[in-house]
Amino acid sequence: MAVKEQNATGQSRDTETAGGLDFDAVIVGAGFAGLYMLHRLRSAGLKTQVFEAGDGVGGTWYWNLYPGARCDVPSMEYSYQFDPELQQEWEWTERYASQGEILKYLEHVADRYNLRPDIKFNTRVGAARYDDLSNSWIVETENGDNVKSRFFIMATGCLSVPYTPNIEGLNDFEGVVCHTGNWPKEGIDAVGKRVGVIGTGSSGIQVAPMLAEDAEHMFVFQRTPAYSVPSQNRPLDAEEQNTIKARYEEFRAEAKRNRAGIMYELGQKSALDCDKEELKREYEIRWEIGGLGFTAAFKDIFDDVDANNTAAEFVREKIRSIVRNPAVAEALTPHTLIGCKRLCVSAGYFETFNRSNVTLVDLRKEAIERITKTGIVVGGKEIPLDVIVLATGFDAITGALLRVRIHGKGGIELKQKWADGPKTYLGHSIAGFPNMFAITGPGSPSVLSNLVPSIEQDVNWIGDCIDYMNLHGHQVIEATSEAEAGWVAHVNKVANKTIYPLEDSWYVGTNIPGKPRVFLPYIGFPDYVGRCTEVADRGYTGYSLT
Ligand code: N01
Repeated sequence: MAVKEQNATGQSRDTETAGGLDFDAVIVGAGFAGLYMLHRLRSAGLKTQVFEAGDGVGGTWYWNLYPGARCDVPSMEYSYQFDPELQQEWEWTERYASQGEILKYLEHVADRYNLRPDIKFNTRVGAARYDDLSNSWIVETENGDNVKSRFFIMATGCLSVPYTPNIEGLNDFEGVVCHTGNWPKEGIDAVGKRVGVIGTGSSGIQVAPMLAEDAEHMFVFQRTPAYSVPSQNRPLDAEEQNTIKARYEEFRAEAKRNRAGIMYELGQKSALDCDKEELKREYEIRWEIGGLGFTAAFKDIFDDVDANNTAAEFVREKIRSIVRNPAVAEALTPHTLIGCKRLCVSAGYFETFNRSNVTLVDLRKEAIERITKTGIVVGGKEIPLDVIVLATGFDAITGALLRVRIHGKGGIELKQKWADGPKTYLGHSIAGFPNMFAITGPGSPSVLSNLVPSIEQDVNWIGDCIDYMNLHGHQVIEATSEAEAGWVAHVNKVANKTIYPLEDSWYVGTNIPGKPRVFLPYIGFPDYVGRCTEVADRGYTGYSLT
């Protein structure tokens, strides 16, 4: 079949795909992962098609349009590094980029590399099936596309399937209801309205302070109090930016040596070896710096419950000192481990509860009974509302992979294979699902790392793997069941050396009713990179290549 292919400079030429295929590769999703995967494969001469459900690029940053949406990884790090020119030319304006700025960046990337012609927008992939006879994938979209491709790559993101709890009466509400992860483009007018925010994770703590400024009254419905540290966001001046850019490669390499692949200074001492003054001094410094580096203050915060509690207690004290009403402060104070459920990074969240137009509704005392046409009923009383914001999270990491009906070799369904929890080799490969990859899938560092370098790591690995196959005349690659079982055991062993799995959260799937409790990400970006590199350097050990 004759097709148009574009080289790295954007010029087109005709090319052929072998064996009656429509594409060499189909990619699902046009966020950070899908865009770079497309660029990488197209540069290698593969005829590649991206299907994207939205009408624009951006993924997470396309859908999460709620006021206050902002990244919690510094903007100088939350960006691609595959092209030194791109990273030199793009100017970030703030220490932590807003949703709007990240979306602009991704739109720039799509245009700079002329990616849009190979992305089909408004097109959701519904199913994909491996055809054993032709060793290819048949991919179906909800718009009726039915295409055949050699490779099938899921670039569907870790937090892209919004979770809406099954609260009685939700559909009866006659006001406005919206989920933070699916915010309307035209926005929501909260001016003079009675607004209810359900959920106090990262999304809830970002959106609440913004809506409180407009609302006549805002009610925050809290089931589990959250730890939050200040972002200390500020404008980025040219000098600061240029200092990093002058040694960008070195700066990136340094960040990748940290467990999360993010630049922070990891304390070398145990929190348990410090007296109260020393603990307070160090935590105070970290609080002032702002951001996720707070929990890097001591080396054992994620290894030891008592060490963790020193950091938790510092934040509890902060909440008590910020929130003026002691009863409200107490209700906002978490007594869980800190950071084992994602630490929130916010601007003025606890301060919001000092406003006279904000009320905390503590659902640990009385749960939501139901939603009516006009409000939310708690403790037998209706709280009248005009707007309900669901900041209730996502079916994380596996949700987007299982939303597509994927059948592998011999017709086995991914959902069935993962009924007791996901199983992968290296986070991106699955036994029984040849020539398929899941970028930042379960068992990869993904959400416990800076996602952009994690995405680049996976994309580069997959791209190199395909180059290797083409060079050596291999048609099909598949992870072996033994390698997969070994990887799953390794991921669990690493996690169980830490205290992360002790807490319930979306990291272990407990936020979704019925989801198996499995620790989903792999802890340790540098170790992950080392292991993936070793597998490739040894000729793709743990895979069968035919
Ligand atoms: O979701 P969450 P999120 N009744 O799952 C509550 C990333 N992110 O969208 O804890 C009442 O953390 C639920 O309560 P509980 C980041 O990685 C990053 O906020 O289950 N409440 C919880 O409070 C983050 O971790 C950024 O008891 C209900 C909340 O909803 C991840 O996305 C910004 C309920 C869900 O919190 C997810 O964050 C935003 C019910 N029936 C997101 N059901 C930044 O970069 C659920 N809840 C800063």
